[in-house]
Amino acid sequence: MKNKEVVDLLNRFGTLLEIKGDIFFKVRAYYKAAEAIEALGEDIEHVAKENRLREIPGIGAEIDAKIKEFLATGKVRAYQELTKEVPESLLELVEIPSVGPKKAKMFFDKLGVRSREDLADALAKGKLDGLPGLKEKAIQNIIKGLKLVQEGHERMNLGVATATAELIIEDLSKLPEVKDISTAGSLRRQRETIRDIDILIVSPKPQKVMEHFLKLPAVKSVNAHGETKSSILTHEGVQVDLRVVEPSQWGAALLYFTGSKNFNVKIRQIAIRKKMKVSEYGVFKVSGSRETLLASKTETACFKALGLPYIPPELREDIGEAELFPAKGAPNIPKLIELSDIKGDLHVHSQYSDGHNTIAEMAAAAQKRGYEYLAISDHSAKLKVAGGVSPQDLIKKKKEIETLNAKLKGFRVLFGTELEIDTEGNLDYNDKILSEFDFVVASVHSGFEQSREKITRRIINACRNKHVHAIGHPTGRHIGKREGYDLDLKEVCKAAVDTGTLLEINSFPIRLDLDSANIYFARSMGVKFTINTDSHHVDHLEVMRFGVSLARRGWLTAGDVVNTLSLRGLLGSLKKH
Ligand code: DGT
Ligand code: CA
Ligand code: ZN
Repeated sequence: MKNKEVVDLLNRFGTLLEIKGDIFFKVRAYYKAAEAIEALGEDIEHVAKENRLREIPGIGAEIDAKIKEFLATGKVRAYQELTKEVPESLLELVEIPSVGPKKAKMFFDKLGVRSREDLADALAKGKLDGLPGLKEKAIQNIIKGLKLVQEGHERMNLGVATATAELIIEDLSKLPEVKDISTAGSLRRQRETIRDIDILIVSPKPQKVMEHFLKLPAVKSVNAHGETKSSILTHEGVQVDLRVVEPSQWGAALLYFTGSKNFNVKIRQIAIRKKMKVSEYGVFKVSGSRETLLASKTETACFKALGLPYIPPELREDIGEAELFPAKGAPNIPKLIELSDIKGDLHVHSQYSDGHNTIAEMAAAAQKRGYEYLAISDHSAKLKVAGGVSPQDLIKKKKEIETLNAKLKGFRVLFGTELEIDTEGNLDYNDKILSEFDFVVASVHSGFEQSREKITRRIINACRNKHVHAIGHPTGRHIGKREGYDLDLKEVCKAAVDTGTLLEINSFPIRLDLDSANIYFARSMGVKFTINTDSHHVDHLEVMRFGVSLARRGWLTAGDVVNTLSLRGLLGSLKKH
């Protein structure tokens, strides 16, 4: 399927035209076409073959021809011509938050900057100072944005890492020589961002496993190749490290290579106090120069030998360290929430706003996952770019939901909205309209540059509305793209607890917001949560797993999360005082 490549091409085309300064409607045509193909549920090559490209909204004769040329030859001549005028490397600049096509063009024209590296160099030499219309604050923002993008290239989000790892694990699992296989490292701990993927295998024949690993279709190049340890790069530039261990050492190796490094340090300190030693080979009793193996086969046995309960990988971080390693006695580890506890999703989009699927399709997919309910929380009227729903259309949407609910058995679609909190802190629909919804999640999508006080006030104001049940993606961050807005989370938590407003854990892989450290903090303030996917497509419902992982990393139990309740329990709990 070449859909993604075509989408990329059209987006790049549009951006280069925009940098060049081409007319707005031409530029937009490319973006629109890219968006339409992104939402296309069919193989683009198939559509092109049947000459149906122009049936896709937003694709006219010109773009139709370019897509066909690309599919046939892998190139587009007009694009190559364009890159002679506007170097392709300028696309790297536009990825930086607060650098748009206009600034990219200015840096290119005035300073000869062609890449991110050039820009970093120009910044270091103070060459941006005094450029027309560029204030000191703007330069600071560019520096911040550049740092974020550089880090983003070093660490991928949990969704990308999971997809890559699962492909490889699926392939390797087919080998009869592979007796056991697991992720390790930050991926096993389900950290929000991951530098490289660690995989651990039990096998009596490491050589066979290694040979197979290095020849996987995902492999682009080999960094290191040893008998029991190898490291590769995938075509997407992801590093994957594989280790093969003996069955008797599985638990000790898993414990060691899961980390985190700081967690390992803590474990070693505990061992030393007990006259023991922990290594990737086992837990040993040490007396003089003699070492006796106490445990190595399973992680549980290793923890037990150290006098510890089993500590789930998600907790092996600095978050909650005081609870994990109390001054006296063993830690009290709560029964963490699990994916199977989730009974519904309260923040998904449908075609009423910017979602790909109909309400009925979303509901069917949710029911298939075993859910009891699904709130269709489309954008509210003011968020026009995302197809915000007008008050007139709300009437139609509500009717459609009622009709659907009359047909569904053991499942209920809830009438929801993702309500805009505008730049002044006002809410998009009036109280009368708001009272009609089953579920209201209020979010900030604008005014990110505002002061801490102002943004905090906007969100607290939303908490105070009795129709607002939750605050969506509370910090507004986009991993690798944009830091969250400046927010006083403590004040927001206080207001949330005071007013009985939930904070959302948004599971969408580029958001993962609240993150696990913030979840842990909010929990300590007494906040209750909802874990949602923010799905814009039936397939996105799947990302619930990441939100649950984050909740686990924040030490949450099912009792902390409302969408573990049955439909009745949920509806009861949503009443605000
Ligand atoms: P990442 O890859 O930056 O997202 O984070 P990790 O935690 O996966 O780090 P990584 O890949 O360097 O190492 C994987 C695990 O292996 C790490 O969590 C702990 C263990 N480990 C690796 N190297 C060392 C080391 O030199 N000392 C100790 N104590 N543990 C190590
Ligand atoms: Ca790693
Ligand atoms: Zn949103």
